This record gives sequence, C-alpha cells and structure tokens, in this order.
Amino acid sequence: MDIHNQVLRQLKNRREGFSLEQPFYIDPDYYKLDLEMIWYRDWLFAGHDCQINKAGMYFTLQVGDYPVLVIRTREGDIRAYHNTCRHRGHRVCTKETGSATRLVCPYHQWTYQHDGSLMSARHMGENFDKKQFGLKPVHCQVVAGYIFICLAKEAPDFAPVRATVEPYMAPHRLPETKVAAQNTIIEKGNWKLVWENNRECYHCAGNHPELCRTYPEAPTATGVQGAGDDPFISEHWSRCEAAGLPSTFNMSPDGQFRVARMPLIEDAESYTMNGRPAVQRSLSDDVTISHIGTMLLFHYPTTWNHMLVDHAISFRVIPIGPEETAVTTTWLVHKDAVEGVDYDVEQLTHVWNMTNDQDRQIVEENAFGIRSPAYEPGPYSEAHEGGVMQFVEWYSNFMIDRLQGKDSTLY
Ligand code: 3BY
Ligand code: FES
Ligand code: FE
Repeated sequence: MDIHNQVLRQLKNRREGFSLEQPFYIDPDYYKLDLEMIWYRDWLFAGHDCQINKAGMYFTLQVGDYPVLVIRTREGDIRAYHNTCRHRGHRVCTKETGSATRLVCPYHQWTYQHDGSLMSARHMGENFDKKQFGLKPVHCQVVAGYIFICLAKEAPDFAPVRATVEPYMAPHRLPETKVAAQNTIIEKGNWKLVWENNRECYHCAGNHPELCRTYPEAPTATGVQGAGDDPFISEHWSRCEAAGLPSTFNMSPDGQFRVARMPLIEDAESYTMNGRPAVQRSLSDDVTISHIGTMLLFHYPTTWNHMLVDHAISFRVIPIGPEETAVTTTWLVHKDAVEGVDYDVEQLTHVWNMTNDQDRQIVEENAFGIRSPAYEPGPYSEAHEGGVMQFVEWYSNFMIDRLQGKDSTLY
C-alpha cells in the first residue's frame, strides 16, 4: 500500500491516549514523511539574533536534505538562504558559524552579496545574466530575538505566533543578550521521542535530581491544563501580570505552541543547585520584581524554552535521521554580564547539562525498547502525561490534515 494512505489510516485509527505504533518511531519511510509534511513546510526555530549581531555574521544549519544559511546583512536585517551555490550546488558556507563581507563559494568562487544577489562569477561569458542566479531565499521571521525559518515555497502565516508569543517574550529583552554557553547533543531516538519526553515531568522525580531542586514536578507546570485548580499558580500570574509580565497560560487553537509563566519551587529564582540566580546581572530592566519563575514557550516541532529572571535557555530540536536527533541548548545572559565576574559558566549550565544527559539516556533507552517486536503502544497517564497526549494529538492532526491535502501549502 502507498505509504501516504498507510500512515493516514494508522493515524485515523490510532488508539487515543496511547503512544504511537512502532514505525512512527523507527521507519525511514515514516521519517521521510515527517520531513516532507512537517519539517519542510512549517516554521522552525533556527537560532538567536544575538548570535549574529554584526553585519556579515552568519550561521548554518541542516534540516533534512536542506542546508540553510542565516546571515545579518549590511542593513542590519536577518535573511536566510538555501546554502547551495547556483553554479553547481556546492555549499556556499561550509562552516557552522562565520563572518563574511561577501559570500564566496569555495568551489569556483562565485560571489554573493548579503542580500543573496550574485555579484561575480568568473569566466561565464558576456551573455551570462547574473540576476538569474541569486541564492534562493528561505522565509525568515524574527520575533523577540528568536529567528524562525520556513523552507516551504509559501510559508504558513507567522502572524498568530508573533501576536501570541511576543508580549510574553519582549520583557526579557532577548535581543540585548549574548550567548554564554551553547552545546549540541545527539540523542539516538526519533525526534518525537525527544518531544514526548519533554512534554511530561512524570519522569522527573526518578531521573532529574538536580532539576527537581527548583522545577516543580506537578503536571500543571509542564502540561497543558493551565493553572488547573492550583491557587499558587493563579496568584503567581496575578503578581507577575501586575508587574507588566504577561503570564497566563496561552496555547494556540491548533496546539502547536504555548506560552505560560510558571512558578518555580518555593523561593527558587533560577536553575541552580541552591535556587539562587546564576547570573548577578539580571536579564532585563523591564523585569522589576523577583521570583518571576520561568516563562515557558514551546513551538512544535523545534523548540522549548525557559526565560528566567537572570538568564534564558533555548532548546532546538533538529532531526538527523529516523532514530537520531540533535538537541542544541543555548544559555543567554545580559550582553553586559561578565563571565567570571557576574556568572560562572559551569554553575550556569550545570543543572541543564545534567538534565539533558539524563533525558538523552531516557530517549535512547525508550528507542531501544520500542525497536522490540514485542513493543505495542502503551497508555499515557491522564494525570501526568496530558502534555504528551497533546503533542501526539497535534502531530496526528497535523499529519492527517496535510496527508489529506487540506493544507495546500506546497514546498
Ligand atoms: O524542559 C522542560 O520544559 C521539561 C519540563 C519538564 C521536563 N522537561 C525538562
Ligand atoms: Fe559554487 Fe561552482 S559550485 S562556484
Ligand atoms: Fe526530562
């Protein structure tokens, strides 16, 4: 049977409240369909504008088969391009990060401007029309310091994302930050397993001793039920909103993204072993109260985030193969915070480096077990895994819509 119909049938007949069938986590054909239906068509978090804060600075990333280049132009805009030379296709930028006044392809030195136009191409003859061979653009949007890209020919409307997340993110002034630390870990598991694990804290008590010192295990913090009947959370929201910090739970109607400002445990301020701030210079002067907890943002399929009083942490999920996923973690601090004076990188990163490694082990062991012919979908906990159910539902609905062609955006 054709793979589209097979996946469509399986998703339509899926047992609700249960994990997915085995091929969704391991089969290369299913993975290819994920790339085509989701990763090549939707908005993806690529990185932070502070990573490329000067003209000509760029970074590259790989999404499935697409190499992408994100650059700051001379005019100060951020643009993204397909990183494939219009001569014979060599990657124009071969490094992960760099800076260039002009983009020179290493193969035959075709040279492009920051705006993607082809500036020079040696020995191409008199009739060669350079205008026809500029770098192909990739859609790019910047919101509150976050760079999103979309590989589709026609991108879905980004306005609803911006309208919802910008007010929550803006007070943290992320365009005025710098990267204090960044690392990428490879998890040997399908990208959906990384998300399923992220969307619950049912596993936290048994696996994350460092994180559990400050991050609440309660499903209200991680899940999608909002405050539930927890007065502690409602009071937190009232106090933060009175100080000008949008806080209440807000999820998009299709469930693709959500923002909410959640309290940390007791008087914790930050993800450190004692709960005290890891950075002495606070992130933003717009935050005038202490104990603001963590502003949580997720946007499927690429990112979850924590914005705290003293720093912010972003996580970027990029699939590498059917059973391999890269997770890049970035710690942002105020641009004037001084390493060794205002913060210590080891102390700043300790809790999440431990947590990430614990989550990597979980995802890899999860993938191991799922490869067993004896695996069958199992039931999620209604009390603790509402967020996972919500992710799987988003995934299923999104795939069904696109497989049925309801969404006409073509890539
Ligand atoms: O990073 C997160 O948002 C989630 C919440 C709980 C488990 N995980 C670490
Ligand atoms: Fe880029 Fe030839 S492939 S200059
Ligand atoms: Fe975890």
